[in-house]
Amino acid sequence: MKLAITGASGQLGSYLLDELMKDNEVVGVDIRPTEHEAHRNLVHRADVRTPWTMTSWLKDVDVVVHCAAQVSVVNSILDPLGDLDTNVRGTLCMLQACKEMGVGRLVYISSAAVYGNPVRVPLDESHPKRPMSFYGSSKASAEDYVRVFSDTKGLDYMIVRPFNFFSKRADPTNPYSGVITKFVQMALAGKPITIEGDGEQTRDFLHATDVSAMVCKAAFSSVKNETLNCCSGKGTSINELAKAVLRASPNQVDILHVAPRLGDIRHSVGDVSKARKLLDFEPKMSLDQGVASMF
Ligand code: UD2
Repeated sequence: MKLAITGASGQLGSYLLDELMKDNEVVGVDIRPTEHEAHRNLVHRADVRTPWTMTSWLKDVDVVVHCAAQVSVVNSILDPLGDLDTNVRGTLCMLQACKEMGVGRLVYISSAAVYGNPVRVPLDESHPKRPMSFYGSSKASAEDYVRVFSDTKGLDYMIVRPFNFFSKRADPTNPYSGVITKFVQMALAGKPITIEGDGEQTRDFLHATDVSAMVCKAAFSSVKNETLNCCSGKGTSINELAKAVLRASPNQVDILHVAPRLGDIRHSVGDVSKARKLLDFEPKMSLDQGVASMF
């Protein structure tokens, strides 16, 4: 089996390369160079928005995992056209490149952002999609392109919607990085952990290696044309998270409550039962193990 990963220099893409290179022929493409020595010869410079730079890397590829995306919610608000260009047009370019090169399946990495503010939790895949950012809209729209492309031109797909995933490979210099990365940075710097609001808002956290494991299952599965949440199914409040970070931290720092984030989602917890049923997926790393691995 030969696979291609777009966005191979990113957090998820790099874990996918680690996993897939063990037993498969794999090629990565990205607009940024990889930071991982073991991936140097595997990751090539190509842009999903210019498919002609992509097609040569898709030769004899059976499955494409399409991770390449503009991933910042804030950037999507500042530059909605740029977000659309990468996330929607880039995905359509990839679909066309896959068709042209005879790729059999595309696994599209979407996001829980497609749901917006939940009307019920846990969020199952049939929950209405009401994105609250251009990022969520572009991910939801790209999902539609994947489905319509499959229906009209014939390309098997799987759509994976990861919830809040984290790992040491998330970019800590990015001011919009996730709450776990931020809390760990604060603790390591000996600064107070700042909880936005009362801290009773919940999220569904899972480690990036678990996301990678599920995406690999989606790539190899005989199941096709399905949309699946990628989550733990467990809600953790930000207060509980702060305590978990302090349990793992070498530094004991204060917890400070600051103003709540504007437009923050109160509860976001996914229903994992469809992925469990169709892919036999179960996240392996507990939150405590995951948080400990960040230090
Ligand atoms: C996540 C995704 C976002 C989008 C969204 C969809 C990340 C980093 N972001 O946003 O891309 O998919 O879900 O719903 O995965 N918080 C603090 N203190 C801090 C930082 C955050 O209290 O220093 C709180 C924040 O107010 C929020 C929660 O932690 O209530 C999670 O924040 P986040 O930025 O990690 O992720 P989220 O769920 O808002």
